[in-house]
Parts: sequence; C-alpha cells; structure tokens
Amino acid sequence: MKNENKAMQGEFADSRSAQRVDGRRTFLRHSAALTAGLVAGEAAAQSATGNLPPNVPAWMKGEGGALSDGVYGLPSPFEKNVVRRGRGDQVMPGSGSAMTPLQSSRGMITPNGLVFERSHAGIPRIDPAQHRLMVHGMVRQPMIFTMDDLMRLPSVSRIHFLECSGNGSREWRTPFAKSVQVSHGLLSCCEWTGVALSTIFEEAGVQAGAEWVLAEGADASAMTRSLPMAKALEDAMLVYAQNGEALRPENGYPLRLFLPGFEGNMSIKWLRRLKVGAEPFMSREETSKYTDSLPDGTARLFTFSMDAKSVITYPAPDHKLAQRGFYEISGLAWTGNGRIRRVDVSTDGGRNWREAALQEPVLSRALTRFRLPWQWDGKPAVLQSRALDESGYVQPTRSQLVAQRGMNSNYHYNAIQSWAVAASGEISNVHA
Ligand SMILES: Nc1nc2c(c(=O)[nH]1)N[C@H]1C(S)=C(S)[C@@H](COP(=O)(O)O)O[C@H]1N2
Ligand SMILES: [Mo]
Repeated sequence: MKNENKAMQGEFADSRSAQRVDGRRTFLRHSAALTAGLVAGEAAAQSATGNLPPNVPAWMKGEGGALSDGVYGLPSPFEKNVVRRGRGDQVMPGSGSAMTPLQSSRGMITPNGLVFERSHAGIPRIDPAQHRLMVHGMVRQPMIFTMDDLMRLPSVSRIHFLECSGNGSREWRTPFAKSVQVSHGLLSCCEWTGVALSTIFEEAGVQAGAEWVLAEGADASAMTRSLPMAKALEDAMLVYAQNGEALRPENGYPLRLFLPGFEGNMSIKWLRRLKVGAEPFMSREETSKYTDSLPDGTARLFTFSMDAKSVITYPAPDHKLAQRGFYEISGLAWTGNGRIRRVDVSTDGGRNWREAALQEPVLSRALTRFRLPWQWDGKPAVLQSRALDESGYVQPTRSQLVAQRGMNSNYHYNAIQSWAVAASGEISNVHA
C-alpha cells in the first residue's frame, strides 16, 4: 500500500494538470471497456426496446410530455431516491430531522428541496401577511415590521453553509452511520437573501451597553437563543429567500435569522422577535441544551462557531466501486472561521496525504468542493479528508478530538471521517 502510494505520488508529482491528463486517459479506457460489457450483457436485456446505440431510442420517436407551464418543476422521476431522510428516533411529535443526501450532491449548492431540516416542534404554517417581526428591549425605538416593510429595505445575498451542531454526534462513540447522509447530512449550503441585521438595528437604534440579542421563533417550541451584538452587526442576516425563491416552510418561511458560520440552532426559523439586552438571556436552548460536556464534568456554554470539517461524499458507504481503476474522490469542506485554505486526502488511513484541488469560488463560511484523482488498485484502502482553514485551524483526528473533548459530548463533532474500501468494492464507516 505504502509503495503503491509512493509510486502514485511520483507519477503525479509534476503538476496538477499532469494528474488530470493521466487520470483522463485511464478513465477513457474504462469507458470503452464498460461499453463492451454493456453490449455483451445489459444490451441483450434492453434489445426488446432497442434504445441503445446504434438504434434510435424510443423517446426520439414521438413528441415528449407537456411543458411546465403553471407547474413547479420537479427532478426527473429517475432521481426519486435523491430525497432527505430522517433519523426517526425522536420521541416528541414534530421534533426531528431530515438530512441532505450528500452522497448525490454535486458542486457546493444544496437545492431547496434537499436542504436538511431540523425542527423542535414541527413546521408552522405561517401566512406572511400576518407575520410580524418585533424589535424591542434596549433600543431607542421599539419597532414592529411587516414582511412588506422588510422587503422594502436594502437587501443582501450571500452563499453560506448551515450545519446543525449535532451533525455526526453519534460518531463520537461508534462508527454508527452507514451512509454519508446520516453521518454528515445535517449540512447544506444556499444563497441566502434578506436584510442585514445591522440595517434593522440602525432603524431601531441600539442603546449603549446593549451587548446581546435574544431571537425567538414563531413555532410551538418558541425556540430562543442569545447572540452577541457583535455578530448581529458583523454579518447576521434576516433571510426571506434561499436559492432565488422564498424560504421553504421547513426552513423558516417567511423569515429566519441567519448567522454565517455559527451552529445551526442559532439561526432561528420563523423569526418573530428580537430583544436587545446587556447580558445573554440564558434560555433553555443554551443552558440545558446545546452546551458541550467536557471530560472534567463541566459543560462549555456558547460554542458559537463551527470549526473546520470535511467529508468525502464520493465514494462513501452509499456507493460501491464496481471495478479497479480510475475514480475521482470528491467531497465537501467548510469552516465557520472563514475560507477553506487546503484539503488533504489520504487513501491509506492517514499515513500519506495528497493535496486536493479546490473548486472555485472558495467563499467564506460556504461549502467548498474538493476533488482528487485516484487509481484504485483493487486492494483494501481507507479514505480520509482533512481540512485546514484560513485561521490555521486543522481538522482533528478522532483521537485528538476525544483527547480534548472526551466521550460525553453531543455537539461540534468535527473529526476526520474514515471510509474503508474493501477488496469487494464495498465501502464502510470505520474509526481508523
Ligand atoms: N424556531 C425554530 N428555529 C430553529 C429550530 C427550531 O426548531 N425552531 N431548529 C434549529 C436547529 S437545531 C437547526 S440545526 C436549524 C436548522 O435549519 P433548517 O431546518 O433550515 O436546516 O434551525 C434552527 N432554528
Ligand atoms: Mo441543530
């Protein structure tokens, strides 16, 4: 394994474009082999319809279906398995999560129908004409905004990831998930549009000594969290649109708070109230919940920022490698600390690392797609990715994280993920 890696490093040493050309040549050889396989095997089965070359396929022989006039477009029915899936272990009705299918994700943007959901008391059905945002507390002028008021204000659009701090929490103890959707799917990345929170506070006027803001949601959980005024003025947004259309009901329609790079639970959905104060408000969701148990028995409050993390989304346990040869290892990296600076990939469980290519644009507090060409020799391998961000923070190994944080925590698990490739091509989740 080690020798093979050295050989690969040599082969790919010259430049990244040399890697590409070499990988491409091998890949094309495989395509030719695949076609030969099809002609011999599957083609026989499909010859009844005769859709394969050199025949003219059935769908070219008559006009197609109706156009989408007056209809909201949906993916091809052949993509029907690409859906969010829930954890199904929540005891309270309405409380649960449905995860993004990262195993099928391409690029950096999560389409609206696949953005993960995490809700504590179901999805309220809110008429935007009846929704209000109240701003009060330590402000010069308490205010109530309608949705129309908010949409008249100057707007901003930014691309950012959103990650639940409970993402991957079960991986602390055992390599639990059998899918990258379950291990990392409380994660998405959208273009968010709305009003800078600083604009709202300019309107209302913040009093001296006002250091904190309480945000409250209009769902039955009345979810409340405190955020520092510094974050409110830095880059917090009141969001009414995602990926070019109104927020989806499950993601906070008609209005949510969005805090770039902060743990997902602080981005309060269905936002109805902002109260400005001098101290944190110590709500249930920042005292009883969303605190980090440490090895010495104490708990850490207010872990706002999500540290650097990455995961290989292809190949993952959702996939099986059909044969040896060329594969493009691909995955996602992100950090609440700003931009991703580098992602390294190992195919031998962390002994040797190679630098992956980062897809532009690499944006602050957004998902970043990385890719690395790989020749699989058909032998067992352990795939890992390690992210490094512009603050210098390096994603920890699992043992480094456990040494620091112990085994009793549930939030902010960001260890390096290992996928074991067996000689059979099956892929499994392991602690390496
Ligand atoms: N009002 C309200 N806001 C909420 C929640 C909630 O249950 N109610 N869940 C929080 C949690 S735990 C997360 S991770 C994010 C999830 O956002 P999403 O469902 O749009 O992905 O919303 C946060 N905001
Ligand atoms: Mo969350």
